[in-house]
Amino acid sequence: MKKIVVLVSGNGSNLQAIIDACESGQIKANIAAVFSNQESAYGLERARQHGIAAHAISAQDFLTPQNQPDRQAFDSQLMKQIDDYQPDLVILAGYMRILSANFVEHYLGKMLNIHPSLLPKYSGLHTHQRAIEAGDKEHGTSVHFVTEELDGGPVILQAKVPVFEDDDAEALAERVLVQEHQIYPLVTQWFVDDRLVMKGNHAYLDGQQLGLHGYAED
Ligand code: NHR
Ligand code: GAR
Repeated sequence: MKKIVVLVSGNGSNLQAIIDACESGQIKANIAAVFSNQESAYGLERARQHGIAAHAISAQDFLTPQNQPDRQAFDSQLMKQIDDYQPDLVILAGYMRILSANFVEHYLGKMLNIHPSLLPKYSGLHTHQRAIEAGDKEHGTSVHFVTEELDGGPVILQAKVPVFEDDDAEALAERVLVQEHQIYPLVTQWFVDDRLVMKGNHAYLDGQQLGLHGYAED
């Protein structure tokens, strides 16, 4: 069985969807461990409840002599602990810390992220608020391979939701999450079944190169 490591920073509802899909047999893999940069992340608790190893690594423990966050040191510790599990796949599920080039390079083609926008629109933070402020009629979420370019790796699958007149960011985020819980387990299943690969900054599903918006582009 393939092994998955999941990184979370918060609630971990996407982690939960993937745990459930593994337990039901939809995804034929084991989640070997969950890591968080936040000790208090509820995602760690979800892992423990399912007998999955849960680890927190605190950024405060990795500072430069000038007391600045030392991303390299943090990421190399994270990498070392992840590699103890020898994962086939690393999944970012609401992981809120930018990853250094070394880290990304180490897991290139084996690391997925879910980003709450219809990429290439709205990379970075506060995507729901930005979509509302732009007057967008539709919004959504994207699963992509992680490359060094923030939210810039090849898109695999997107899901769209409508934006309603009276939406605030919270209402919109909730609507997006429902879709995320559908598409992230599905893409994970594709990867685990060896149907999905990244080659030369493109994603391929069953040997077919995917377009700018991933599978089922309209
Ligand atoms: N790292 C690389 N190199 N490439 C990507 O595509 C990454 C990544 C790390 C995380 C997730 C991403 C998202 O889906 C992700 C993709 C955090 C930030 C951010 O600005 C941006 C994008 C994403 C995650 N983080 C701030 C930082 O300084 C902290 C913000 C906070 O703590 O609230 O790390 O959106
Ligand atoms: C999800 O909507 C995910 O797309 C987003 O955070 C939420 C996490 O929810 N990710 C990012 O914004 C990454 N920067 P969850 O913790 O309940 O899965």
